[in-house]
Amino acid sequence: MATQTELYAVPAQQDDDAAGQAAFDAVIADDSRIEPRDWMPEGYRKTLVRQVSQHAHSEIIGMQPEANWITRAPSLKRKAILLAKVQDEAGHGLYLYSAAETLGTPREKMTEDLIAGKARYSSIFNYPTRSWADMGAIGWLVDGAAICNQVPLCRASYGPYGRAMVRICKEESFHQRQGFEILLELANGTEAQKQMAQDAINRWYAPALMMFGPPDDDSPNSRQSMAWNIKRFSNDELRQRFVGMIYEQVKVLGLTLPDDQIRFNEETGKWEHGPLDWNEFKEVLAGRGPCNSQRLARRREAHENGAWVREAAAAYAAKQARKTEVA
Ligand code: FAQ
Repeated sequence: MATQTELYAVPAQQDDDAAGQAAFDAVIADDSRIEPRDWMPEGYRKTLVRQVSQHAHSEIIGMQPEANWITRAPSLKRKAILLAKVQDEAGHGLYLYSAAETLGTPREKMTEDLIAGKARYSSIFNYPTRSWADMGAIGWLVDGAAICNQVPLCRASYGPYGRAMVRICKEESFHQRQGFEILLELANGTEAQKQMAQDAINRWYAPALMMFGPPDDDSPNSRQSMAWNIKRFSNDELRQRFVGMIYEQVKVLGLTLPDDQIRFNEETGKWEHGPLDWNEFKEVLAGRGPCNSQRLARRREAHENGAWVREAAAAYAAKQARKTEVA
């Protein structure tokens, strides 16, 4: 039976292959797609493995803050919806690990890097979920920011990534609406419920804006990723677009955003927002956010507890392969 490494072995290629480079450049210039067996520059491959695996890790670690509320959801209906949403995130992780594997990096390696604390995942998932209203704020703001960032990625030049993003965005769009609906119901409830919704928005607003990454002049990867048609817009462009969206949507909730500097600049045609604490962002990225150690410890524990499932699956696959050989 082929091992995972053999299955995803990438074709041998030289980085100085002039014909390969010319073919690659033509595909990018034509805004077409690169597929797994095509020649690609090593930097392109590395950038994709980095971004796609970080994205996959984010989906998997991102299950934890919401899983925290599955047993405490206020009704059976809310519990069923939340459970389905958290399962969707697991599915997104799987699509993305599969897309990353087509670039030649086995999933075991990506998982090892994550549990060893060597890999990044989105800063947002290092914040605690303190109340039920946080399920609404995550759906509306976090999934909302994720959609804003990910819709352009459906056109990413790497085929398996772009195709995975199409399905993910459809599901994220449902997630965003269920989050908005949770907040709407709380906002129309008692004074205490309305306050709970406002408090959740106040805590998740700035971390959600930071999901888009550092400001453009401090984003080392953006320029090359945009030249390769992986990213289509810069971090600030997407952040500004998102601010414009939620500025209007929060009015429907009858709540406010904790930022009195949001405005549409007629001259630049762009939305502006108040300053963000980029030191806090750096601290979270350095592993010193409110929940970093808890999230990694839980992930490690889940991985260890799942060892028997992986062993059983491998034994079953080997048995099936032997049966096929005999037949
Ligand atoms: N958190 O040069 P740039 C979701 C790192 S999924 C942590 O600008 P780039 C669904 C960056 O990796 C959310 N690290 O980098 C859900 C780089 O470090 P490196 C995840 C961050 O790649 C909802 C360094 O900073 N979405 O929410 C962050 O061009 C609810 C310099 O940055 C994606 O991954 C951050 N926020 O742009 C699940 C989308 N920002 O690798 C459950 C795909 C930056 O050089 C519940 N990814 N860094 O060591 C992207 O679009 C890009 O990778 C960016 C960063 C925009 C995140």
